[in-house]
Amino acid sequence: MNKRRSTVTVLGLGYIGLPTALLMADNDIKVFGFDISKDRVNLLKDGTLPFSENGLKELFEHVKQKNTFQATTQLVSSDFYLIAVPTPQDHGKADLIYVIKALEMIEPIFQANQTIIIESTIGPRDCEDVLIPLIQKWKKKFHFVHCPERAIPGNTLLEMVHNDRIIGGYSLACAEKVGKLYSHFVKGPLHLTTPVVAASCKVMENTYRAVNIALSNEFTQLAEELHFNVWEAISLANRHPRVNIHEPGPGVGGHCIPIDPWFFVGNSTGKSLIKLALEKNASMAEYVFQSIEESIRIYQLKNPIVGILGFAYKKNVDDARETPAEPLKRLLEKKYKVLITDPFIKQPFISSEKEVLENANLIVIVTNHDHYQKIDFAKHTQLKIIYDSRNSLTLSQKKSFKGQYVALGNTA
Ligand code: SAJ
Repeated sequence: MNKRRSTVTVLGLGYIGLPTALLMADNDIKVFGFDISKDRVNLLKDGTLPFSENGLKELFEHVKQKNTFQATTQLVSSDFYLIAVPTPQDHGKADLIYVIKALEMIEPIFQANQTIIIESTIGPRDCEDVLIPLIQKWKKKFHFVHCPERAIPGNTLLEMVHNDRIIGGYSLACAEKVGKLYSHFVKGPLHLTTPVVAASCKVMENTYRAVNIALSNEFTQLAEELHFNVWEAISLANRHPRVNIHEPGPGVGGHCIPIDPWFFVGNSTGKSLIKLALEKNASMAEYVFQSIEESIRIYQLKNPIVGILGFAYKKNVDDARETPAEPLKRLLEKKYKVLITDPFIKQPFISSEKEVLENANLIVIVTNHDHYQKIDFAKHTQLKIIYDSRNSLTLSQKKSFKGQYVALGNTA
């Protein structure tokens, strides 16, 4: 007998929802991809991806052949509803407005025994205190799971398939049901637990990273006072088998690491290591700005024209959410003419790389896209200072450049 295939409606076709939907569809699950944006759905119907991500184009092409994915602005009743909508930070809490809107849209088509999966990152007790009580009011038998997404932009597909997944079920049966669904496209181990553990675990992961980056940023400031090369020191310290210090930089961007830790500490008034770390990271743009000012003073740069290389929040992605380039741009623009370029970002204020390289007499590397390691800075003779907030230039780039090269955390 031919067993009926499960159907899944994915709500939110963004950086997480779309790759998840396509992975499921590629594994012969029938997937309806719902988004409130008609433009996004029309793009997908026309066979175009709304953003780029490693391997996503190939996966999309494959799924098109199989005909298992359908983009739609009409919500379709399915065995599973997977919610992957944004949860911005609102006064220290996850703003559940889009998750709640998604649930309100599901309610009229929801049938008994269907399952709701929340992949959006939410606060530790949001399932128990807000979302589950809301679904209980529908008075229908439901299954519910919180399975926070854990894939990193730039390597999303590989991580979605190979990372461990934490499946927090309203009951063990709920978790098992969703575990079975995920086992069709996830090769990593699946861990069954409760929603509050799943949510806390996700926020802890990003908090660990935020605090670790803050520590490396503090080491950077110490290195500049004590005159040692922080990059060399960190890489040597990391040779220790139990040490993994992260990298310093101009600040922390993206939709997760500067935001999620607030879900733990947003409401606390007491002393908090987590809060301090978030503030330290957020202060790095100002610190980098002051360092640039100092370089302009020391090297007596006349009529500075500042060129920012990189606007994305991290290397090789086309995502500028919460990018540290934004506060730095604002600070620099108050005093100087600023030109910004990024091969991945399309915004009205983005100039061509040629224009920036040919006009700036001071370059600030904000995002360390691999591509920048191929630039021959030496041939732009008007360029007097390179300020590298990521310590990203190659040795040969540094050697050939005849102006002043300054790296964050290396005044040795
Ligand atoms: N950054 C540093 N120093 C570092 C590492 C990162 O300054 O050593 C900066 C980056 O430049 C960037 C920001 O931090 O501006 C965040 O980048 P990231 O690569 O650390 O993280 P995200 O936000 O792209 O993805 C994270 C991941 N979480 C963890 O690695 C614990 C990902 O697995 C999550 O799925 C994602 O958050 C999320 O959605 O929560």
